[in-house]
Parts: sequence; C-alpha cells; structure tokens
Amino acid sequence: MRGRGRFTRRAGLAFAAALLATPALAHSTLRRASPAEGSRARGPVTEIRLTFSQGVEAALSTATLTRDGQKMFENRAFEAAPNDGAVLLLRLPEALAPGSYRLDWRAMSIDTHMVQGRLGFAVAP
Ligand SMILES: [Cu+2]
Repeated sequence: MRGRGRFTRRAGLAFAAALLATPALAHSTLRRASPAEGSRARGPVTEIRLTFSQGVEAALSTATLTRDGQKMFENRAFEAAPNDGAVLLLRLPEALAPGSYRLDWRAMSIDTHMVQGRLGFAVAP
C-alpha cells in the first residue's frame, strides 16, 4: 500500500514538472547579440542587434543602456529588423563613444511571455 502511494505521488510530481517545463520551451531565448556579450568593439557601433530563437514583438520590447554606470536612455522601444521577426534592433543616433556598456533588455516573445536579460560589452578607444 505504502509503496504504491509513493509511486503515484512520484508520477504526479513528474507530470507536474512536465507541465511546468512546457511553457519554458515556447519562450524566445536570446541566441546572439551584436556587439557580443563580453566583447570589445573596435569599429563604430551604431546599432545593437539581438537575435532570438523565435519571434519577438519589437514594439513591446525595450532596453535601457548605460555607459560607465551612467544611464544613456531608459526603456527605449526596439525596432523590428526588416525580414526577420526574431531580431530586435536598437539604432543609435550616433556611434557609441569608447566605454563600458550595459544593456538591460526586455523582450515580448510571440508566446506573449516577457523575457529579459543583460548584455555587457565595451567600445575600444
Ligand atoms: Cu513563453
């Protein structure tokens, strides 16, 4: 009796875990970034590009950029990249000055879940 109850409980837990795992599979996840995480860019950086595993809603996705700890802008909406619904673009008004940058991004994935992350990179003098 006891052993059987334990088996049922285990099966129930496995089932619940499977249910919880399913939505995570549907999220868009960041595949790569340009400039890349931890990189030191040498040429002029005039845009930041985030590439996801699947579609993202640019108009509902935002970013905050800081340089050397100073906020440059906050919650700016991304633009959609032409012909690629999985790419978010931030076009910058001018090339980034040398320094150490942090981009805190929030993206609305097509399954309506928000995903977020942080990208750190540097621009060389
Ligand atoms: Cu999701």
